[in-house]
Amino acid sequence: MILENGPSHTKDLYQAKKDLDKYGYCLIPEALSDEEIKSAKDRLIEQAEAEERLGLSFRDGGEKQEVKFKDGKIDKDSFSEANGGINQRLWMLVNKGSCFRDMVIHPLVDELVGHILGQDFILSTHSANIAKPGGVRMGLHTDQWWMPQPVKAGENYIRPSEISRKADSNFINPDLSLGISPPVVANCMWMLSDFSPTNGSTEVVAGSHLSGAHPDQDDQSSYPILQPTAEAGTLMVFDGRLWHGTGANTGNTDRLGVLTTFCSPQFRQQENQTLGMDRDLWEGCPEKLKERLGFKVWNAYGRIESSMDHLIDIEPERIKELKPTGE
Ligand SMILES: O=C(O)CCC(=O)C(=O)O
Repeated sequence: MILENGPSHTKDLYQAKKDLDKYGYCLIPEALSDEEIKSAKDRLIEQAEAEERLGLSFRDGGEKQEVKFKDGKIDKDSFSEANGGINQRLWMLVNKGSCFRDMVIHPLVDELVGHILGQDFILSTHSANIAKPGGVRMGLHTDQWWMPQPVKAGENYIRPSEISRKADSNFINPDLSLGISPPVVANCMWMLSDFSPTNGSTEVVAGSHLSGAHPDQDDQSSYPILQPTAEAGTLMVFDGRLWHGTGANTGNTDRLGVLTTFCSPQFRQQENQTLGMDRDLWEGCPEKLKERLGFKVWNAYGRIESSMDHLIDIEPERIKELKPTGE
């Protein structure tokens, strides 16, 4: 199931879908035009500098970076340059430029994410990862680590809320006679700079999406890890079950990537898009983007009042305690 080689780059969407099925990822060159690359890259660099200057920057991937705890919870300050963080992450890109909003409703997303998840899907997280020189491997993981594994009827199972990122043994060595879980997440990596094994190109294990297993967080030395080499403008779409992670940047240039992650509408979004969306964007927001942000009601889920409402409003009418007398 695990493969030694990955797919070739292709603009043929039929082939790309076959690659998604077989390898768990596909690579589309020139998904963004030179102009689109430039505007997204300029916007990302500008935003990243501003967040850094304003003390809003989130940094991870530092070799000596230590995750600290305060009052039993992870201390946010662990993810700072001062604490040894290297790679800069930017979140909620929906609020940070029309070039990023366009990615959420891009026709290639419709085709390729739609191939994995079906016609309805919502934005889980829209973030950038600037992998900087000195950044270490993130470590392989899947984007649906929280998905319950198939179980034997009547036997004990891990309670869904008790599934953790550090994969339990039956996630690492599953009983395949029970079958495997389907994909409920699909991710898009928009490459805004060239990607190479030197500058931290995303690590992937081809075919791992069909293994039914999650990668061992303690020892990944035996996995046949590949790192695509690709030019800026390439789009890598991948199945939520694919083992992947940021590579180490051993070069001397920044690797700029935008990750647009989608999930099926019955799952919880990683970023709270409906609450987090900048209210000033609502007026000009295309309906397709509203739907993908989670304002669309899916089979009565996500509604506020009537299950017959199809799209909720950003400022919904809230029916409060009422009395028949109208007081
Ligand atoms: O930056 C990358 O190449 C991948 C990032 C990733 O896997 C993640 O943030 O979960």
